Amino acid sequence: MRLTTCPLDCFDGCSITVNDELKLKGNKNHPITQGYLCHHLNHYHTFERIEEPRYLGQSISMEEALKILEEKLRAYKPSHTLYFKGSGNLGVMQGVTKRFFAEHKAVLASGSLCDEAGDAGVCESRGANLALSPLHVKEAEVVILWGRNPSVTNSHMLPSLKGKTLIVIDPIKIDLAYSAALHIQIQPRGDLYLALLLCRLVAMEDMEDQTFLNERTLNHSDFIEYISGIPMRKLLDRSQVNLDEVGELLRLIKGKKVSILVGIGVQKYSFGHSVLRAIDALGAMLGLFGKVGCGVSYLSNSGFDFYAPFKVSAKTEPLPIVDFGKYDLVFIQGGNPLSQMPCSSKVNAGIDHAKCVVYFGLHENETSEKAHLIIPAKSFLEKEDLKLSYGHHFIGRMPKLVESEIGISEYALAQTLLGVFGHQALESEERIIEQVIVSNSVEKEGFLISKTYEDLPYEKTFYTPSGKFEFLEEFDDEPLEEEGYFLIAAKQNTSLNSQFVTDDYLYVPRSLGFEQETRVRLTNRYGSAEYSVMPSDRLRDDCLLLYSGAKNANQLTPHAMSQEGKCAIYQEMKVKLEKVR
Ligand SMILES: Nc1nc2c(c(=O)[nH]1)N[C@H]1C(S)=C(S)[C@@H](COP(=O)(O)OP(=O)(O)OC[C@H]3O[C@@H](n4cnc5c(=O)[nH]c(N)nc54)[C@H](O)[C@@H]3O)O[C@H]1N2
Ligand SMILES: Nc1nc2c(c(=O)[nH]1)N[C@H]1C(S)=C(S)[C@@H](COP(=O)(O)OP(=O)(O)OC[C@H]3O[C@@H](n4cnc5c(=O)[nH]c(N)nc54)[C@H](O)[C@@H]3O)O[C@H]1N2
Ligand code: SF4
Ligand SMILES: [Mo]
Repeated sequence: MRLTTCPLDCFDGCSITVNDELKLKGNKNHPITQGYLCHHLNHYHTFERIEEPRYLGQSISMEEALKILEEKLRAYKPSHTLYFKGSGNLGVMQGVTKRFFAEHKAVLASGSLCDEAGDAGVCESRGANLALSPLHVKEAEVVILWGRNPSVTNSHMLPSLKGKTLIVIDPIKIDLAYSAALHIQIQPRGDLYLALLLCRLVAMEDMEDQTFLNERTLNHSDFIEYISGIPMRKLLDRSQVNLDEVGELLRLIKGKKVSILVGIGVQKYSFGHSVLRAIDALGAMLGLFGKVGCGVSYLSNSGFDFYAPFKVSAKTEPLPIVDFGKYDLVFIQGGNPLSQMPCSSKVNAGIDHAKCVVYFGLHENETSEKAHLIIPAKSFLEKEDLKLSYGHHFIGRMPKLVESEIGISEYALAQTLLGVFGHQALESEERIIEQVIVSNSVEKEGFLISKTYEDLPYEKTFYTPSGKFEFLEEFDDEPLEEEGYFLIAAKQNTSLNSQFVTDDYLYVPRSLGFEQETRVRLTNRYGSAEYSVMPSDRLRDDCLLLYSGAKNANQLTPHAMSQEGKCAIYQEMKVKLEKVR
C-alpha cells in the first residue's frame, strides 16, 4: 500500500492509499481525509483519458508531437506566443512549464478564474491569506457558511460541522441550510452591505472586542466613522435582508466561538475584494482572529511562505479577459477555457483566430475539440509532485507510483523544450520538491505541516506592513443597471468544474411554472443560449442557476475582470429568460 495526495482543485487535499491494482482509497490515518474520498476520486479510473497525441486530427507519436511544438515555437514570434494554465491539477510541479515559456519570452496569461478577487481583499486586511482547517473549525460553537457550500465543495469539513449552530448566508437553499439555525437567503451581490450592516450593529450593541481592536488593528475608528456615513436604508436595500434576520444572527453569535467560512460565491463581482474586506472587518470587530475555534477563512494561499520554484518574470496579460486571437501560438495546459472562461463567444472567436492552439491535458473537452495539437498529460499517479492545500495546513507528497506509456509529464515537457532551445536545464524533480518542503515545513505527529500553522492563524501577527489588521477604507460599487434574473454560477457534486460528470440543466424557481425539460433562452449583452429547465425549490424568485462545467455555462458571463486580483466576475450581470417556441 502506497500513499499519495489528490491533485484536484479542492479544499480537502485528500491523502490517498493506492494498492497494487491502483485502487484509490481515503487514508484512514489522515486527520483531514478520515478514510473517505469523493465521487471524482472514487471513480477516477472510469473517466476516459486522451491516450495519443494528435495533430490536425491525426494520431501521432509523442516524439512527433514535441517536434511539431518545437517547430511552432520557432515559427512564431515569442511575443505572439501565449501560455495559459488552468487549474486541472494543483500540484506544485504543474507550474514548471512556465519556466520554459518565460525563458522563451512568451506572454503568460496571469490572474484567475476563481478566487483572486477575494484573496486580494484578504491580503489588504491581513497581509496574508491563511486557512482555518477542519481541525480548527471543530473547536467552534457557531459556524457561518458565507457563500460556501461544504457538502459539495469541501466534504471533509462536514465532520467538523456536526453539532454546531450553523448559519448559512447564500441565495440558494444549499443542503446545509436545511439543518441551519438560520438561513439568510441573501440577494446575490448583497454581502458587502450585509457585512457592513452587521459591523454597524455590532458597534451599536457594544459587541466589539475592544482589547483586540486596540491592540491588533490599525484604523478602527476611521472605519466606524466611514460606515456610519452610509445610510442604514442603503445597507438594508442593497442586501435585501430584514432586521429580524440580522438581529437573530447577532443573537446566535453573541459571546460564542465563531468560525466564518467564506467561499467564492460572495466575490464573483467587480468589487469582490471589498466584500472579503467587509466580512473580515466584521471578524475583526468581534475579535475572532488568532483564537481557538474562531476566525474568518477563505480559499487560502496554499504556498504562503514556501519557496516558489517557478516564480518567473515575464510579460503578462490578464487571464480572464485575454484575447487568444491576438496570438499566433496558444499553449493551454490543464484547463478548458472554451467551457470555463467567461464570455464564451469572445473565447471562441479568439481560439478560431489563433494560428495554432496546443492543448496539453488529460481529458477531451471543448478546448481539445478545437485545438490543432493535442498532447496528453500523465496522470497524478504517473509523475512526481507535491500538494499544498488551500483548505488546511497538511503537506501532501505525490510520488510517482506507476510507469505508463501514455502522455508526458509537465516536467519532462519543460525539460525537453528548455534543452532544444538551449536554456538552462532544470534541477531534478526530487530536488525541487525537497526544496519546497524544507522551505517551510515541520513534522508533527507523523505528518508534514506548514510551519506557518505552528501557531493559530494570526495569533502572533498579521502580515500587513503595520503587523496589524487593517480595516477597509472605501469601496467602489454601483448597483447593476440591467433588468432580469441573477444567474448564479456554483459547483456540483459529480463534476470538478468541467471535469468528470457535468450537469447541464438551467435551474429555475419552481414559481415560474416551467415543466422539467422546457427549452428556454437566456439573453444579455454578452450573448444568448438555450437550456433545458429543471425547476427548483431552492432558489430565490430573482435567481437562476447554472453549475460550473455545464454546457454553455459561460455564454452570458462578462468579458470583464475584478477591480483587484485580475479575477473573472461571473455574476456581474443579469439575464432575460424566455420560453423557446
Ligand atoms: N464537487 C466539487 N467540488 C469543488 C469544485 C467543483 O467543481 N465540484 N470546484 C472547486 C473549486 S475550483 C472551487 S473555487 C471551490 C469553490 O467552493 P465554494 O466557494 O464552496 O463553491 P461555489 O459553489 O462556487 O459557491 C458557494 C456558494 O456561493 C453561493 N453564492 C453565489 N452568489 C452568492 C452571493 O452573491 N452571495 C452569497 N452569500 N453567496 C453566493 C452559491 O449559491 C454557492 O452555494 O470548490 C472546489 N470544490
Ligand atoms: N460559469 C462558470 N464558470 C466557471 C466557474 C463557475 O462556477 N461558473 N468556476 C471557475 C473556477 S472557480 C475555476 S477554478 C475554473 C476552472 O476551470 P479550468 O481550470 O479550465 O478547470 P477544468 O474545467 O477542471 O479543466 C481542467 C482540465 O485540466 C486537465 N488536467 C487534469 N489533470 C491534469 C494534469 O495533471 N496535467 C495536465 N496538463 N492537465 C490536466 C483536464 O483534462 C481538464 O480538462 O472555472 C471557472 N469557470
Ligand atoms: S474531496 Fe477533494 S481532495 Fe478529496 S478526493 Fe475529492 S476532490 Fe480530491
Ligand atoms: Mo476555483
